[in-house]
Order: sequence, then C-alpha cells, then structure tokens
Amino acid sequence: MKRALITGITGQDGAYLAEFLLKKGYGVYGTYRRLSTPNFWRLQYLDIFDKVSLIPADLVDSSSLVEAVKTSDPDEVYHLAAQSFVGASFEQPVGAGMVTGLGVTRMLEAIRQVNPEIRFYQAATSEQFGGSSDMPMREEDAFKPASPYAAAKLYGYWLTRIYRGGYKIFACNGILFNHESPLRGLEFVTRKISNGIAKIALGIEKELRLGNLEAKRDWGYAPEYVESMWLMLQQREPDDYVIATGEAHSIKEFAEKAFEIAELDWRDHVKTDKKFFRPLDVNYLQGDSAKAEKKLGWKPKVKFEKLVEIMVNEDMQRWARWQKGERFPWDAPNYPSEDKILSRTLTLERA
Ligand code: NAP
Ligand code: G4F
Repeated sequence: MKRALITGITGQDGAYLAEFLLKKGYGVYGTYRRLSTPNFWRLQYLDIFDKVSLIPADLVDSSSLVEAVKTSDPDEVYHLAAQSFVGASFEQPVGAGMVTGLGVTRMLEAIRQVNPEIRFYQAATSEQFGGSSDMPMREEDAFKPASPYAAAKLYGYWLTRIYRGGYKIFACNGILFNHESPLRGLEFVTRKISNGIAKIALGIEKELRLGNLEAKRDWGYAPEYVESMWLMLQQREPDDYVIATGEAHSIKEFAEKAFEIAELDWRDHVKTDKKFFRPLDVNYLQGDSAKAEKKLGWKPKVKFEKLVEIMVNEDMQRWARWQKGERFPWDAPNYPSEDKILSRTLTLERA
C-alpha cells in the first residue's frame, strides 16, 4: 500500500485530497496544528476523520516536520499547509514569510535528510503571477507577486525547483488558480458570498459587505483540482503545471449569479466597504492549463455557473437544516461577524 503525507489536512484541499487518496487505496497521514479548539470539521463532514492518521506538526517547527516524515514514512508528500489568506498576509507579513515561505524549505529539508526518494508536491499559486500582463497565464510567464503571501509562495516555488535541480528530489509545483467548494474557508470571497446569501434568504441577515467587486478570478472546483496534484506525482519526470479553467469572472458576476440562484437581487443587499479592500490587489487572473491537459490528461469539468450553484445550494441547505435544529460538523455558526475583526479595519484605513 502506498503512503501519503498531507501537510494541512484540516484545510479545504487537504480534506478533499485525503478523500481522493483514500479512494485510490493510499494509507493517508496528515499534519494538523495543535489548537486550543479542535478543527477537524472538514474531515468529519466528508466522513473520513476515522480513516486518516493524524500527526501534530507546525511549519515553524522543523523538528515536528522531520518527525512527521519519519512517522508516516511516505512515498509522496503533498505540502498544502500555509497561511493561505492573502488579506491576512498584509496584517502578518513576517508570519507569511516564516510559515508560507520558509515552511517549504523546512519540509524539503526534512525530505532531503530523511528520505530523498519521497516525491514532493508544492502548493504554488496563480497569485505569483500577480500584476503580470501575460494573459492567459502559462508556466513560462513572468511572476510579479503583489502581496506578502504571493512573495512567500514565489520563494517556496523556487526552493522547490532548487531542490529538484540540486538534490534530484522529485519535486513539482502545482500553480493552481483559485479553486472553491462548500469546504472553502469563510473569509474567502466566494464562500463569504454563498454563506451570506443563505443567511439573507432565511432572514438571519440583511446585507453583505464586500470589497473590490471588479477584480476577476479564474475559479475552479476544488475536488477536481486535488486530482491534478496526484497526477503530477505519478509522472516519469517532475515538472511544474498551471491548473485553471481558462475563464475569468469578476466578483460582481459571482455575486450577481449567486443572488439570482437564491431568487434575490444582489443590488438590494451588497454594500461595498473599504475595509475589505487590500493595500494592493491582483485585478485579473486567467490561466491556461494546456500543458496539464496534454501531459497529465487533466481537464476541468465544473465551470463558473455550476460552481456558484453548488456553493449557494449547499450553504442554503446547511442553514435550513441548522434552523430546524439539526447539528453537524460545520464552520459557519461559530464564525464571527467580520465587523468584529478590528485589525483589518486599522490596516486598511491607512492604505
Ligand atoms: P486552507 O483551507 O486555508 O488550509 C490551509 C492549511 O494549512 C490548514 O490545514 C491549516 O491548518 C494549515 N496551516 C496554516 N498554518 C500552519 C502552520 N503554521 N503549521 C501547520 N499547518 C498550518 O487552504 P486551501 O485552500 O486548502 O489551500 C491549500 C494550499 O494551496 C495552501 O498552501 C494555499 O496557499 C494553496 N493554494 C490554494 C488555492 C485555492 O484557491 N484554494 C490556490 C492556489 C494555491 P488549520 O486548519 O489549523 O488552520
Ligand atoms: O477570495 P479571495 O480572498 O482569494 P484570493 O485573494 O484570490 O486568494 C485565493 O486564491 C489564490 C489563488 O489565486 C490562493 F493562492 C490563495 O491562497 C487564496 O486561496 O479574494 C479574491 C478577490 C480579491 O481580489 C479580493 O480583493 O476578491 C476580492 N474581494 C472583494 N471583496 C474580497 C472581498 N475578498 C475577500 N476575501 N473578502 C471580501 O469581502
């Protein structure tokens, strides 16, 4: 039986990848952070909590990563753990470097020292392209990161290539464009919209406050994107791949479509609020995954409209079930109103 170690198994992609690898017959190990309150709701939601083995580790602590590699003795490591919210990286820029950037080096070093035969996947990102004007974006295009998060990811991308070239480690960068799902964190704009709409439709809330509505993103469906990670590690040679749908849509289009599904007019409920604007934003991202299609045989099936439908319908159903008294693992009831989060207000008022 093949074994895989997933860092960040409690996150959106970690949970879907764990489900995917279990179906492939892998023994699945995952690192999680020791928090004062457990955070396993996604694994429970997918009903795989009891099927994976968990190892406590933190990206700032090399010894815990070495231990995780030794304990799981994996054939493949999927390095998904990171502080993944771009907005927060402006508030904690040093942490972005220490966790999202240097965490990659710590993981690669653990592999180099314990077993350099392990295959390594790095969760690189379309944010690395940032303000690039190459459209649609391909593997060979220039990177122009526009946030501490993107700069840290670009560092991780290069470390991955350096360990591939220098130590012959089978290390790949998956340059994934935005991918969403009902397991997406509530801070990210798509889930913020689908969750906000569900609450408005059921009369729990009246309005939804958003930032830059004009930015465009290439949004795909997370369960399909995790398959591309696995495919990259099954090839004869390690390489880097763009994974995207090839379509770009604005936040406004997402909101418009999402409110339409709930039979509401977005203009009656959406307010713009400067606290959700970033000091620097990436205005346009659209990827070209022709290389992945040709070499990996990977192609997205779920496109924009279907994705919006999946997310809005699931959040509407969840809130309806909750209102009827049903209890199940789920993040939304405990999420604070973003009005309570002061640090972001302070940061953005200065910008
Ligand atoms: P996510 O839901 O935010 O999950 C991030 C994971 O990293 C969580 O398990 C989190 O643990 C863990 N983590 C955070 N800080 C850590 C630390 N100091 N030590 C150990 N673990 C830590 O992110 P995602 O959407 O699944 O994305 C997975 C990866 O792909 C990330 O690296 C992200 O930057 C990258 N990426 C995502 C997208 C996208 O559109 N989703 C696109 C391109 C690249 P907790 O649960 O304890 O917080
Ligand atoms: O949903 P977002 O926070 O995602 P963003 O910044 O594109 O980052 C995500 O995708 C990256 C891949 O390109 C990943 F690497 C990263 O880890 C993460 O998963 O914001 C999308 C856009 C931005 O332009 C933002 O300014 O939506 C805009 N936006 C407008 N109003 C908002 C809001 N974003 C958030 N989070 N909240 C708002 O109220």
